[in-house]
Amino acid sequence: METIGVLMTCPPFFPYLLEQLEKRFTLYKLQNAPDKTQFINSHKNSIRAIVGSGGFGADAKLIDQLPKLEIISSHSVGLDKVDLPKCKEKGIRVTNTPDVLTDDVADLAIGLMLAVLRRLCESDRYVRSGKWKKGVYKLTTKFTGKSVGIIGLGRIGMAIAKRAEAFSCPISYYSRTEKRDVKYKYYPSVVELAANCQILVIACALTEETRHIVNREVINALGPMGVLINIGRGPHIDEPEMVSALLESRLGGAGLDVFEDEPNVPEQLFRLENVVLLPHVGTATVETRKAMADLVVGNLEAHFSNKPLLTPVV
Ligand code: 8YV
Repeated sequence: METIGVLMTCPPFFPYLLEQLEKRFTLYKLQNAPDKTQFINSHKNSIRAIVGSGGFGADAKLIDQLPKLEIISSHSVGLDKVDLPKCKEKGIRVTNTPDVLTDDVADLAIGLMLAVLRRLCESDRYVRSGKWKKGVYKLTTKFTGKSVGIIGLGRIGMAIAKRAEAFSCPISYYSRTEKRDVKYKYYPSVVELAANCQILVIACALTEETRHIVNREVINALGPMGVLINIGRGPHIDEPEMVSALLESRLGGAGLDVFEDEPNVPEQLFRLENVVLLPHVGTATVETRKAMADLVVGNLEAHFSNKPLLTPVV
């Protein structure tokens, strides 16, 4: 029987995912194709599914080029690179990988808070450079008890809140509507949240409404003692405004796992000791990426065997 054609729009960066897909499907790796347009034209009538990731989804143009497309299974929780309205219009199903990655991303948010406030990366470099032989490292800033403001109190935001509570951090949040079933202080605007916390964390989905949700006004409200943490998407922040604020000491520090133009990172940040820069590794543990891959494959298997999807979005 002819196997089902699956187009992989993300780089083949995870061997386990590749292995599991290639066992079951005919896999077309778009990122390996020297001529992507010609590649799509050659295989478009064989492709019934797409596997994407946080950074590589399926835009309207690609979706319209695939007449047999039935489902998009994303190796991510974020779907900002998938044209969901187009999928709804064409009856294409969409799945993602929520829950299995929540702990890793929340853990990393706490790790970034500690790393920035206690200068963990800078003090590591201090030892490695031999400077410790000439004197002790300077005093840093306590994390326990600092007020944490969370933009977006979904699964990841809630997991961050619970972790921060264990550090005796007062928690507040912004979301479009106040959540009745939570005990944290709600602020109806991000500016008010920023003005009333010491650590501001971005944990919401990227949409047209949340693009640049952290702008100059929010950054100034967070202020010169404030720390900005981003484990969401780079475009949540007006990046040039953040860079200026850090260079002008209008912002106290930043812990960033995502950037507007990955893998390109503003080089003015490289010399700042109050900034920690990570290469979008929020979900990048062996255990979590395996669990995500199993969901990607499980959703495809469910679709093609007419069983209920495991994590449907559309
Ligand atoms: C990874 C992510 O970047 O879950 C997301 O939205 O951004 C991360 O999981 C990537 O998508 C893993 O393939």
